[in-house]
Amino acid sequence: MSGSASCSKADCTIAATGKCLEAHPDPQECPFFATTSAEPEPAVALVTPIEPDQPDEPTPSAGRVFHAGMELGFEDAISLSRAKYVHLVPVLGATDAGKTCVLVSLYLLAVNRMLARFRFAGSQTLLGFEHRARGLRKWPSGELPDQFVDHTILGEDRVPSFVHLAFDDLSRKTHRREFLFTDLPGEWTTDLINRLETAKRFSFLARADAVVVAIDGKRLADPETRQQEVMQAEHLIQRLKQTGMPVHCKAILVISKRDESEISLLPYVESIRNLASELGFALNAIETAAISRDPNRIPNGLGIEELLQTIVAAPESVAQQSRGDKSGRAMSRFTKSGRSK
Ligand SMILES: Nc1nc2c(ncn2[C@@H]2O[C@H](COP(=O)(O)OP(=O)(O)OP(=O)(O)O)[C@@H](O)[C@H]2O)c(=O)[nH]1
Ligand SMILES: [Mg+2]
Repeated sequence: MSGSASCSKADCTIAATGKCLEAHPDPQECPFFATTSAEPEPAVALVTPIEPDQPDEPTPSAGRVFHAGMELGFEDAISLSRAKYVHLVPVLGATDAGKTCVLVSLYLLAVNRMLARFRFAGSQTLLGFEHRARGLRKWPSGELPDQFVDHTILGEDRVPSFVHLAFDDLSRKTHRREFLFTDLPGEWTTDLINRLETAKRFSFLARADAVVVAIDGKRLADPETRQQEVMQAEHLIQRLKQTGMPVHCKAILVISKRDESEISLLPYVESIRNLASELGFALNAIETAAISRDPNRIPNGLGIEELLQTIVAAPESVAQQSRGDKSGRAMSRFTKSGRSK
């Protein structure tokens, strides 16, 4: 068994990604890097160099704990959200809608420091993200395979599991924000639409801050499949209302795969928005390209930071945004260096 690697540099994810934040080709040359002996270690701590007298809030030199988990179970998620405020965000949508890719894109933007407002501050499910991202290691350059990530399969198929991300919100001084997202198989959503009796699986909706409904942008762009996509999203929103999604909970429609379409698809979701509004939800629609096949035209990660901003925004500003974003304007754009264009 080989020894484990650790780094005391804040934000460095070398333990999970193998990339040195200080850009040393050989991490051994980095002054923050250390390897430990091959002693077996508890599975939870990949990196544990917290300075004893460092404050809890981030400072440029503070290390932090990296957990090795794949996913958090329902009970873990509940206990985490008891200990601190956590944004609980179910991500729903049919198979292939792009749910997992949105989460992986958020993770990759975060660890590559390509978010303008949020700085990655750790995850209790790092291995889960790395496992999901392994098909995308060529991103953002190189030819992408047809299928970027595996179809989501749950270990225990009747209870949800969660992936965790923590960020420092740079718009608020030393403000840590924690998120728990579900990454559910698409069948959960189609079952919910078709069989009301499956609604009990979704009891966690009552605690959600926002619900993301992912709609396949490629199918929405195609006149042959468009109506089916719209109807499915409308049925889902009706079902969410029946299932007890509180009206104060934000409904966020993510239109995925923007890079597969020549034009904005926002005009095609007007009826979904109107239905949501009749049901009392202020629905915000965001076009995303989690991973773009044409990064020169549509940047990788389009709309992903806007999604995070919408989740944390006050409900009134989401409603305003929802009314104001009908023009189909492009969302947040990021270059590889992480600067807004
Ligand atoms: N062009 C393009 N294709 C995407 C994008 N996001 C996802 N895809 C494609 O859609 C496929 C399915 O994406 P997933 O994120 O796995 O979909 P999912 O909703 O998690 O699917 P299930 O886990 O089966 O429910 C990927 O393998 C890609 O081929 C995107 O931003 N652009
Ligand atoms: Mg998936």
